[in-house]
Amino acid sequence: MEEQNQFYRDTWAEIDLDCVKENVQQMKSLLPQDVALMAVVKANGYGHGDIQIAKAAIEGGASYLAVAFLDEALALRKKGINDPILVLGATRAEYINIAGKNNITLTFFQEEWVREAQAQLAEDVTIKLHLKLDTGMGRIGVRECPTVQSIEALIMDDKRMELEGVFTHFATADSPELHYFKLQLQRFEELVNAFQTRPKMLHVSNSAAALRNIAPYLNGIRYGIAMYGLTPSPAIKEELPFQLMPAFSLRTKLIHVKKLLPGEKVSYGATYEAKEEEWIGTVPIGYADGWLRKLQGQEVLIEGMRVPIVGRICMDQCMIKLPFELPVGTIVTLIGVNQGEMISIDEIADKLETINYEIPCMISNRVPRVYIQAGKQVDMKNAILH
Ligand code: PMH
Repeated sequence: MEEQNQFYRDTWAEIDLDCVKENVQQMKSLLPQDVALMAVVKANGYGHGDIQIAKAAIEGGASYLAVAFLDEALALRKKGINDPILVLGATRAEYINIAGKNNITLTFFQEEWVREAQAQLAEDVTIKLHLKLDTGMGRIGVRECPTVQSIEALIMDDKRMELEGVFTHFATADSPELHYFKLQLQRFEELVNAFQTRPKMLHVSNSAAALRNIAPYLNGIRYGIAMYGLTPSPAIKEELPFQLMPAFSLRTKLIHVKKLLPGEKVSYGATYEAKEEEWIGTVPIGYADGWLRKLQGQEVLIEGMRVPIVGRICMDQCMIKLPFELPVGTIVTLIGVNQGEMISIDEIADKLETINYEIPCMISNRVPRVYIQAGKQVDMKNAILH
């Protein structure tokens, strides 16, 4: 496991790698043997840590990794990952040699891109490619059968290029209403039928489609949010075939505790006023950590009790109302389980009127990530002392 950097602040995110492994194993066990599970670790593993999540996913049975940008794929290669990696987003054709030399698979979706990539590609470099089809997401992808055919013809003539895969992405796989989803599937079939030779790897399903088993698995699935133990949408929570294990917790510690007298105020704008004698605790996390000002009023856990954030959230600190005096150093859980109580990522997403995907992504790099395996912290240098 990678050495983590030493840190000195009393706020950290805890990532349970056994949960990630379990979420992958469970999904993998539902797939036919020859269907690849591609672990989507873009955006620093949805904020959890790319290399650690990649390794846990591979241990759980993933055989391909997926990221958004070439930079993310190269970062994984630098950290020693040798497994196949697909870049899901666009890469400029002029970078094709960098991708090829690092054995990174690129997504493409324009005929002009192929011509330019062919002009740039060195004679002794080979590249694996996946063609993205736009079947209704309206983001990137080829939309017409004739384009599929001309692209196939262009690549067939070039020994340096392997058209390994073809894929599309669903816009509504996490919705109870499946009409649009079915249209996308149908369009995918039409576009795939335009190929003269069927590419080796067809993949369409994200977590929602795979968990609900509403699309053919084909040769692989792209497994993102569920790997982190989060449901693709609250609407399909009841349909999940196994229990997802959330991997991400967010914790801090009381750094100051004081008693306020009635009428005394808290934080910027002096908007919070003590009604009676109140114990107020200060914790070292704020909006620069991604703990947004809109989370004012959100509850946190301390000693298994739910207590509210009071007053405005500052850049690096915020205040919570304590039920009674508690010692400096007491752990405060912002996300996760504490003495049987839980604050889920879904609860925070709800409070922020957004989706769970956004929450771990928004916890900034300033918050160190520590990794847990078999209930123990992987790197004891930063012992977190429960
Ligand atoms: N495949 C592609 C092309 C994606 O963009 C994503 C997620 C996934 C697979 C994994 O989806 P899942 O996490 O629902 O399993 N992409 C994004 C996105 O662009 N915004 O939110 C999730």
